[in-house]
Amino acid sequence: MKIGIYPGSFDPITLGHLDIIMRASKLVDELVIGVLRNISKKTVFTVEERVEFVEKVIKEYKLESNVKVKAFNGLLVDFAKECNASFIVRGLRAVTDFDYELQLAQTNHKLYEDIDTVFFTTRLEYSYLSSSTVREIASFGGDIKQFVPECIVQPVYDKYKAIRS
Ligand code: COD
Repeated sequence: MKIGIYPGSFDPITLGHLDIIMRASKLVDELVIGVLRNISKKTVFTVEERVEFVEKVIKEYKLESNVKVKAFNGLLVDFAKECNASFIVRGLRAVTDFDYELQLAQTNHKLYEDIDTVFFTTRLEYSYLSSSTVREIASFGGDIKQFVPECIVQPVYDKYKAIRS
């Protein structure tokens, strides 16, 4: 069975992430979306919220047959071993992603030689899109409908409403 993991902070999941999930899931028997729990950068959404958003999206897009979501702690390579994954999926937007992604892929391969990283280049329409853009727009009450899957639009607004109150 060919298993891949797609790790990230997903703070929150965007249409750019979803596009990578849909494309990567066609290449594997199982794709596990790994939501990092002990993230060094502070997240706006808790790990439970980030996982719940991904679960909603998997359901909305009927991806349940081979896409799963799990929160993980610690090293990515340990999560890969736990999932029996043979490769890590990552997305590349602009050249600015490249340095970080290359370093991550090479480090992970040094730590665990049975793991490889596969990169998907972003679709043109999502090349500008990031979770931080979504957070910024949502924090000012702007329209995020064209940036995140429909089912998480309201939960994202609700979170910022709760933060403001
Ligand atoms: N189009 C295409 N791809 C996209 C888009 C888009 N619009 N937006 C984001 N992506 C890609 C990103 O490039 C990335 O590949 C992936 O989607 C997830 O993005 P994020 O921002 O949610 O996740 P990151 O980059 O914060 O995730 C970092 C990890 C969790 C992978 C990393 O911190 C990690 O592995 N931590 C565990 C500790 C560890 O093992 N470190 C490595 C050894 S030092």
